[in-house]
Amino acid sequence: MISYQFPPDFLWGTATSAYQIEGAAKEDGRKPSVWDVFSSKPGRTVNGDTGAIANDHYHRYESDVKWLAELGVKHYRFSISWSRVIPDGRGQVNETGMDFYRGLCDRLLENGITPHATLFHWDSPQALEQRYRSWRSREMAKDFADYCTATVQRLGDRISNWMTLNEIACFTHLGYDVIKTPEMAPGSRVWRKKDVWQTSHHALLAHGLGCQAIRAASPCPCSIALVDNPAITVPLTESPTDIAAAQQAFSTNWVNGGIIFPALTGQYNEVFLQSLGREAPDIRSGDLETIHQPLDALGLNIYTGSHVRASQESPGYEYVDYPKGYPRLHMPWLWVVPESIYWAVRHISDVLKRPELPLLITENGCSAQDELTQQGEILDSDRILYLRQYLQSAHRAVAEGYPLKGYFLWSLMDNFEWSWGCDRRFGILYNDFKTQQRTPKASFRWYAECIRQNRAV
Ligand code: GBH
Repeated sequence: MISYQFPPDFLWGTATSAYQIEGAAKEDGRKPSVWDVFSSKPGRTVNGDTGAIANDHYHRYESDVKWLAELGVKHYRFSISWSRVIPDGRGQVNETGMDFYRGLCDRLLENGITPHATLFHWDSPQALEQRYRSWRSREMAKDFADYCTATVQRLGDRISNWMTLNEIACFTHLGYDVIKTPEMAPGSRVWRKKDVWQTSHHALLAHGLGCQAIRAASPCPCSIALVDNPAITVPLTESPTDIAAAQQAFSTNWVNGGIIFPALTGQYNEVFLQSLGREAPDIRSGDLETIHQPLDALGLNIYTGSHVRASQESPGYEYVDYPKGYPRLHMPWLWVVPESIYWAVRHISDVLKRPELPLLITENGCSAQDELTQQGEILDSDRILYLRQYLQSAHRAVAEGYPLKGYFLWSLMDNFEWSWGCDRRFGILYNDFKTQQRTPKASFRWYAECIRQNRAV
């Protein structure tokens, strides 16, 4: 019988991000981020929701930490708002903003919860948009590194697990490549693919310079990770030919070849770069060395995957469409593909040839159409079904000896889900956005039991 027992040192956590929960957008010296400006433009988010209040976590963080303690997690991933701590993006540090994170960390540490801080989860200062159009400019990488220095100097006594940028492809490609898709993230419309690739190249540089800045500023040895969401190719069957097809598709997939490859190997994937041709970004000498920093861990945000099988035709593999009626949770893209966790871990280890690199699932979770029963409960058995299967798949990776060290469930509570506003609920705590009352869903109790038993129950 498989008990899905994890090793004793396996990390159990949950994750959130600053703009999605903090609110207090104009308080204590914080200035607007690009998300404040974007979400307040008419028609950009569902119901016109913004993160101005969100979960009001800025004022309620102490009781939110109590929920973490009740859940039993020993690890918590949150993000720091650049525009709260350096409101103009560069220059003057807002110590009152820093105090918020000092207070949060103190409460976490008192409860035996280790903070894992992401330095950038999409909410860059609007001032830098005005100054040089954010990620369009190489200067953004330099300003990001200075922000890292200022933050790590001040918070490095409390935080020793740092994550640089969250999901480079999302805030660059979804923000700037809006020629075909409707605008769903802040950015400025650019007309050439090359310019879009230039934004993600600048973000990679920010990651590299950020790593160097964190190491230099940290008062104690620290762990540094990048958080990425590579496209996960899952072999349709686990035949040797379909596995080889999935591995090949993983390396040449556009997003992987241009982001996780340079970050982990110091080179854009060769086949991919050729396919870009004149759309490739300008890469200055020394850039790839800067981007390719030693990492202590890699964070993977895994929600779904694509099925791939071997094909007789070039290039030797093909993507298999989801058939009609294929299970999905409450997002158009949220196909239920539990094996994606296992293959994510295995592809990084085997295809990218980094078997020694510790891996963390930094996000996994789903939105569901949660409803309160008459007794005021949220019986989200659909979320439990999803999470259990993904955790079992994580367990398989661990059992086969892959270096998967921990799992952060997205998310601690329902929050501001970007262009979907407060309309999509990913939390294991239900949030009533009118009263800010948090109510544990059935999945909260279920996850607490997994943690208590150190296994997928
Ligand atoms: C995460 O990204 C984010 O890190 C987190 O902030 C967010 O709350 C969470 O997901 C839930 O959405 O609309 O067809 O262009 C998840 C990865 C990548 C999934 C972009 C959605 C857009 C698909 N996301 N993808 S589409």
